[in-house]
Amino acid sequence: TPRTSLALAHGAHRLGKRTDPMMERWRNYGLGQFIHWGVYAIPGGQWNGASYGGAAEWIRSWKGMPKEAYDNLYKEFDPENYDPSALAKQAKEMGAKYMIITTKHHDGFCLWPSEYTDYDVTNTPYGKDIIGPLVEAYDAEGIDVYLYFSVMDWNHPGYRSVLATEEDRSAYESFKEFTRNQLLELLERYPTTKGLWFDGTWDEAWKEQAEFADNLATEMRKKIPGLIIGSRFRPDDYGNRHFDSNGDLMGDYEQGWERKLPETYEDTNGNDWDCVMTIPENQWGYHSDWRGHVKTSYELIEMLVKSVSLDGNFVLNFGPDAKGDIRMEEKKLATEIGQWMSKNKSAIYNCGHIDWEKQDWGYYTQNRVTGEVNMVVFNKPINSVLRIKTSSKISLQKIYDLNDATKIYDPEEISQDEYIIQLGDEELAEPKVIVIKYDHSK
Ligand code: FHN
Repeated sequence: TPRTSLALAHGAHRLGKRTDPMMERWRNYGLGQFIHWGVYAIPGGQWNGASYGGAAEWIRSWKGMPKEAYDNLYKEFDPENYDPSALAKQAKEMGAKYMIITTKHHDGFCLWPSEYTDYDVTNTPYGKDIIGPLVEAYDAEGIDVYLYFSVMDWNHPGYRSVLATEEDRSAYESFKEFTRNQLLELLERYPTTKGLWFDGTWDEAWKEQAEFADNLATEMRKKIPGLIIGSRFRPDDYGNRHFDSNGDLMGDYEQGWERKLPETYEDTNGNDWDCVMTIPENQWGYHSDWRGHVKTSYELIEMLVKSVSLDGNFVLNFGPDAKGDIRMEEKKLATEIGQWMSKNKSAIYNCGHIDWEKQDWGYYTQNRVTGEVNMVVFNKPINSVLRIKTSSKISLQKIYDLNDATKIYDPEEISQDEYIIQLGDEELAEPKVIVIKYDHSK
């Protein structure tokens, strides 16, 4: 469909992907870690003997919990077991190349000492900065840090979801100034930050702030050149989000894939994107009572591989509890994913999409540097045959097991650009990577 071309002052400022080294680095992460942590970890989805069915970090909006009780939780925030270097080591073992931490979620509570509000860690029994030591610990492990920031803020007196009156407008001006101050403060305090992951930008009031948000993005990028900001931050002149009124992506990558994945490459519009995923159903912050399906490591690994095969990053969420501990279920999954990653990471890092027809056995990923193709096999068919159909004429050089280079597969050409290899009686003990080396000439 042809693009419309409205003249927009605050629409997309670039067509197509960013190609600078910082964005190349982002593109090649493959796997990331999300951490949702705040005072909501204290009730952990429970209040007065009742369990909240919604997402734990939203418990303040539940009629089962008085707002006043929630707003006083910070007086109990004292995560005595918080150990940022242990968290960073665990993330490293899992294979995460970047992490995103909630500096401030919708409730407005700040995990860093903010000059602009009293509702922060300084006024808790813990009393110390959470973010600084975390950034340091992850930096030390070579894991890039991104800051999650909710624009929506249930604590700030000037915050409005709709600007209905003059009074609302003037209150909102103070909120905008506060938001700007906090963002610049974060970037000054944590200058190794690689990007910001925005949230809570869907309100009508924010959708009117195209100019303000655009200027603020420019200001933030002055503080940290190359700063990566996804499509959830700024609205365009007409209040459109993610994609501007001409259908062009605003921001450095698409941030619309929350708890879901694209099915095909076409679904991604050829843009950079990330998928943020919860381990249980819809729980980000710590909830003591996980209901419903809890994903297994193979399900999560499949989502990771599928993301990479469609040129996206996969970001898995963790919700530390009130003491700062990671629950057993999450630890176990991090370990299992890490075990698979330690053997098969070359099919993830620096890899992306190749336009070969997808087959039922799994997903292809292609190394962006070497051009080698990985077949990540999740399903072995009853006939043991894996089909490979390329998109153009190639000459296959070698097909072998990533974890046992002596295991070579002999391709049989069954028609033009179409081959089969035989798995024989090999059992699939876990998702398996088969590497294809090829030349373009035939
Ligand atoms: O409302 C939040 C939710 O609590 C969580 O932070 C997720 C993470 O992507 N974002 C929002 C919903 O889009």
